Amino acid sequence: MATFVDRVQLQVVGGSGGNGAASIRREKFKPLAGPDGADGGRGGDVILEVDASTTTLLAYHHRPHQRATGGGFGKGDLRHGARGEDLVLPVPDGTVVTGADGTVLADLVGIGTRFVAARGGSGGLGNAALANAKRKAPGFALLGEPGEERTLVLELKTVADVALVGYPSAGKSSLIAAMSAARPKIADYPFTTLVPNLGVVEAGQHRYTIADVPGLIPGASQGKGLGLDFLRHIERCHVLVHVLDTASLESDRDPAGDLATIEHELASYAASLDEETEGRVPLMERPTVIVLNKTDLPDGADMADMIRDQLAERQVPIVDVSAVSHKGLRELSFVLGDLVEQARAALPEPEPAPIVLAPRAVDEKGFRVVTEQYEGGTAFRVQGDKPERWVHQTDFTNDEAVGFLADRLAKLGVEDELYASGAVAGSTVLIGPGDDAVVFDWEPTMVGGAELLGRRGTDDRLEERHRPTREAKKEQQRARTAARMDRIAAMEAERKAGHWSDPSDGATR
Ligand SMILES: Nc1nc2c(ncn2[C@@H]2O[C@H](COP(=O)(O)OP(=O)(O)OP(=O)(O)O)[C@@H](O)[C@H]2O)c(=O)[nH]1
Ligand SMILES: [Mg+2]
Repeated sequence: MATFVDRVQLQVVGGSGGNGAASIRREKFKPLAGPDGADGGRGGDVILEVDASTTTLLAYHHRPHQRATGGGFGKGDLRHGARGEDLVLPVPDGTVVTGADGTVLADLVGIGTRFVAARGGSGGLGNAALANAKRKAPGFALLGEPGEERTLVLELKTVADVALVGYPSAGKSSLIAAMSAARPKIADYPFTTLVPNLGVVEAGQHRYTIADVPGLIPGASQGKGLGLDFLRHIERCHVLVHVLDTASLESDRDPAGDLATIEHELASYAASLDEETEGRVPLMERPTVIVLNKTDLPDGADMADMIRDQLAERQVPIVDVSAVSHKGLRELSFVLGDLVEQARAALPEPEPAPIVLAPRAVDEKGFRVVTEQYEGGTAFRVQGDKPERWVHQTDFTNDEAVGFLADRLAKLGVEDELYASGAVAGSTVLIGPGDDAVVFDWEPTMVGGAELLGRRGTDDRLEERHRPTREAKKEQQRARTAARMDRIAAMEAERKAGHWSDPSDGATR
């Protein structure tokens, strides 16, 4: 049995960026002639592309993990790393891409339509690119960044203009075979069709696609038979065709009853759709055609005559056909062609589905600090694109590279923000999300002795508790005066005792 897969979960990872190189140019009489380490190459992207020859998502059912090639490492002598190759994954026309949280990211319609599912990581800068007037010969390079990683759900929604629905064995596949070049499997047992078949019909000026859907039975909306899963393929059709079997051998069935049953199941399915937001005509209001099939059989023709008036109340076109004798098929193909044409004309210009990349939760600084409680105390988590990327770029075995990271973080204002959040030297600081975070014991690099001042906005010098009272100050003043008077008296006594002589009086002893 052919396997048909129309819904898969796919994990995509962009290629990681190549590391930059730290290298010093050597010349004959100048062994340290400046940095010449080149940058690493960018990792490849994972790209989904609509491909005409791909009809199912089966390939990804078997291989749900897809990763693009990483970028090459930078080398000395300014040789840059090669860019990683993109991984282009072919998908069928009408593939809808949904994120892990259920948001629709892309609706891939039209051969060649592309969607970047996961971006490759940037290559790390080499030490040549890191050199500047102050840092003439950096002894480190930046690491390449990891590629983006995403879990996506791919869902195939066939893009057919006309959808045929009906009981099993009503003759849906037979009709497609009779009206188009498609050759679906046809047999006299129910559920012959397990995957939708697609055919192209040409009728005069008209050209449109027609698809059948595996047979529906009462209770399909509760999962009976093949369930309603396949109805996602009719979500996009312009015209619905009810194929009714006028010659069913089952005694408890008749075309009018079959129609009511199928409509009930469709209505249950339609109720589960969010049609308002998708901008399409609601499923139950789409142009509909009733096809009375198997009228080549005498019983079928009789039944068609009996039921026609009753069905006419619905005021939709009713066509008697036979997939076997081809009776009525030409008329049917023109009726459908006209309806498709009208529906297409009423359609607004197709706009490519906007690709929504959810913005990261950061404030205008580009990062934020959140405090988290854990058993041992409080941790401070830095969230933001830049700090997280910089951490990935850092070779933590190289002190110079770690210093460079510290400078970058301080310049961005991360240290200020940590102080403001209450972090002190030795606090646990995490950069990055969840368990992927890099954990530091924080050593502030703040200059100017500010770290001695305690928390931002306070100054220990202003916090002095023992300010002298006025009385105490007077007392100090009296004590100083008394001490000075004592010194003067002592000097006077010495002078009088004749220890000192005045050279100007010429006296000799
Ligand atoms: N006599 C006659 N037999 C028909 C006609 N159309 C289909 N059949 C027969 O009915 C049986 C079922 O036809 P299919 O086309 O496989 O029916 P289906 O609706 O695709 O059935 P599922 O795929 O099981 O849902 C086959 O044996 C066909 O030969 C018709 O117009 N006249
Ligand atoms: Mg079939």
